[in-house]
Amino acid sequence: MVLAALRGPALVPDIIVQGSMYMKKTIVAFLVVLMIAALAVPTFAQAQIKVLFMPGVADPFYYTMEKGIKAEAAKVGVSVTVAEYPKAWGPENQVPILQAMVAKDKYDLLLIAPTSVDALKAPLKAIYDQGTEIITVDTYIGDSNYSKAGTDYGFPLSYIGSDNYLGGKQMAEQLAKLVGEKGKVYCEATNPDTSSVVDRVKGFTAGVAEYPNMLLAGVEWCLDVQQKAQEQTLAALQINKDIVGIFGLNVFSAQGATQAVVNAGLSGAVKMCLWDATLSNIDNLKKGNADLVLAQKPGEMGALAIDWGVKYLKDKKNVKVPKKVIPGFAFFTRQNVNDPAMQPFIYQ
Ligand code: T6T
Repeated sequence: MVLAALRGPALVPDIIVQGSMYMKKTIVAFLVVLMIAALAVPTFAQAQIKVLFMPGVADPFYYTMEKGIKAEAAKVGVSVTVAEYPKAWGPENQVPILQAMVAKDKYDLLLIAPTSVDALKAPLKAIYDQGTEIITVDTYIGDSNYSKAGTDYGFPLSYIGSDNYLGGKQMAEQLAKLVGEKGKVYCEATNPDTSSVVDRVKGFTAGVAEYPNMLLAGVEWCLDVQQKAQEQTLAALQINKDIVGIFGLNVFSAQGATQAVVNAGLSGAVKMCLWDATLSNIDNLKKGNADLVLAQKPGEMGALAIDWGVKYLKDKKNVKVPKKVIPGFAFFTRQNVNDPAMQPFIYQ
């Protein structure tokens, strides 16, 4: 901004056309000012891009994303502020924190995991309208298609996160292998208005439907509360004594579901596919309480979001940011869990 103003034609014209003694002095004075300003330009030009990271909830997935963001930000020389981590999932917890942050300071770029497909649209639009570019990480608003015309959610630069539908489907395929492609399976989910979670359920449901001898006995929503996930899974196991496999589809639902299976004495008998590579899920895999752990790449999501956002801010006219950037998954099994090449995928 400052650079543009100094270079702007508005400062120059009068000096060129006027020639009196007074004007000469004025010109000299002006040139001195201009030289000082020119010397000061590099300082202004280096004004740091300011990034705000707004996580979804306090959990190891977002702590790992924060590390990826900070490491990349240090590399490219931008400053990052991390908003307070919401203690529980949901727009009612996330939006007040977000709004307080943007009321205190102005950011060039917001990296946010929206906790609801609908409820975050208006608050994010207001922030965007004030001049902050937005990249949604891990979750999206609307239906994720930020280039579709005529919507009220077409303003974020990009969605950078997992293909959760694909992951859910792959978990169904893995679980099918573990249970011999037959029997009842159950899914412990979290929040029905969260894009990541809903896509995982859809993918898992579609995946199970491909096996004629498998049945999805139930899907429960724990609202990202581990204790609730544990209780719901226990209740499902009591109602359907013939459940042979469970998909726990994020940190808290996976950890709660596993605890329920362990408490019911069914560990090993009920096959467990867990989403999110927390230390707890990896530990349960090693102990035989779980059979497969899907790792997302939260650090990479964060780093990519910094890269694209900063590239764009530095050259808005020429940089075209892809509307979706999808890092893949890594799958932990008991065979590869101690493999050195797999260790970077554990969330820490
Ligand atoms: O699974 C991640 C994230 O992808 C999801 O959107 C919300 O839950 C987690 O943060 C894990 O707790």
